[in-house]
Amino acid sequence: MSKDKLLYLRLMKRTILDIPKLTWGFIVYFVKKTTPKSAHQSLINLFCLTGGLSNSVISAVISLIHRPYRDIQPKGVLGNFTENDLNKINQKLNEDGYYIFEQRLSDELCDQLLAYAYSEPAYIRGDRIKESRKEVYHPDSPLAVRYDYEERLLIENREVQQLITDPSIISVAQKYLNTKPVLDVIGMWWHTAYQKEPDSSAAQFFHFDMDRIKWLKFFIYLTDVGDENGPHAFVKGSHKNRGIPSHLRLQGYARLSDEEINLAYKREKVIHHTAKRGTVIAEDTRGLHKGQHVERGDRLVLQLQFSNHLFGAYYPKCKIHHFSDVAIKTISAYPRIYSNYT
Ligand SMILES: O=C(O)CCC(=O)C(=O)O
Ligand SMILES: [Fe+2]
Repeated sequence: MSKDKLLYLRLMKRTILDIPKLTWGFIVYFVKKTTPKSAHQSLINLFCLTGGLSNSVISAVISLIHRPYRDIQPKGVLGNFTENDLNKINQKLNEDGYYIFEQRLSDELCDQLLAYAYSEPAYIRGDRIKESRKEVYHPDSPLAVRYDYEERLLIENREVQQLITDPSIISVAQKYLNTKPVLDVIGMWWHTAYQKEPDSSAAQFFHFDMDRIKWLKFFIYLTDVGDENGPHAFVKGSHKNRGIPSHLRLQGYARLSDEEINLAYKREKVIHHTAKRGTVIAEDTRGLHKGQHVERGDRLVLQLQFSNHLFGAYYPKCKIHHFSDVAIKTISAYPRIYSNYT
């Protein structure tokens, strides 16, 4: 019997209990609104075993329970879409696992967010950072490979509130998730040329995410991203059921080397998203991805994630305290989308 098959059988034996654990986890979630850690681990194990079929089955059930909002006009920063446009974008997302929008964010919006990033202290992060603390990012003298802005503060920012309530963004997420989406990650970070080698805690090795059942991430570039500035990389099609070969999946939630990826996929499948600032990329990061190591300069990304359910990984909660006039109507009209923050 091959080594892979043996590993698979061993995993299958271990995962027999994951179905009841996951079911129990949903019952606990329903009562307490938090996911037991072991149930989240079962979600990951079942993903590794089934190649994603387990996520698809649960997602189909969620789609039946929370039907999509019907009155959102898909017009906003990504473009003024028709239903036909949305269907085409969704088709590309399903096929490739990512979509790069033609329309970019305005210079004004990028400048405002950039000004915030240059003035607000952010948590420095990296394999070499033993104790994280907040520092203002100075491009000439980076102190770490990564600077993370606090979600609790980002969410009060006017431009961020504009983006999280933007109908074109919400519509794309809702179409892909085929349910009322829930916004559950708002992040912004620099990757810098602080060190010569890729950093594992800055997500610079290939991996899949598995914090939720199904989700869509929007990567918003706020600086020009060329080959040397650490473009986001994605393996085209790897988000599909069994899109990750079993010998990679069976390693679990692991960081994978470029060699492993190059052996498993044709060269043209590994896409590096180089793009001008203001570019928005929607991506299903269930597929294999990473932030390429920065060789020169830096890269500032704002990220929004919409999921089909909050079941999954634990994140400390934060609430919106001040609603800008641009956001308040949308936030009260679509409560499920903002339920993680209200
Ligand atoms: O910084 C990047 O491009 C990768 C980040 C990442 O892995 C993620 O957001 O899930
Ligand atoms: Fe990731």
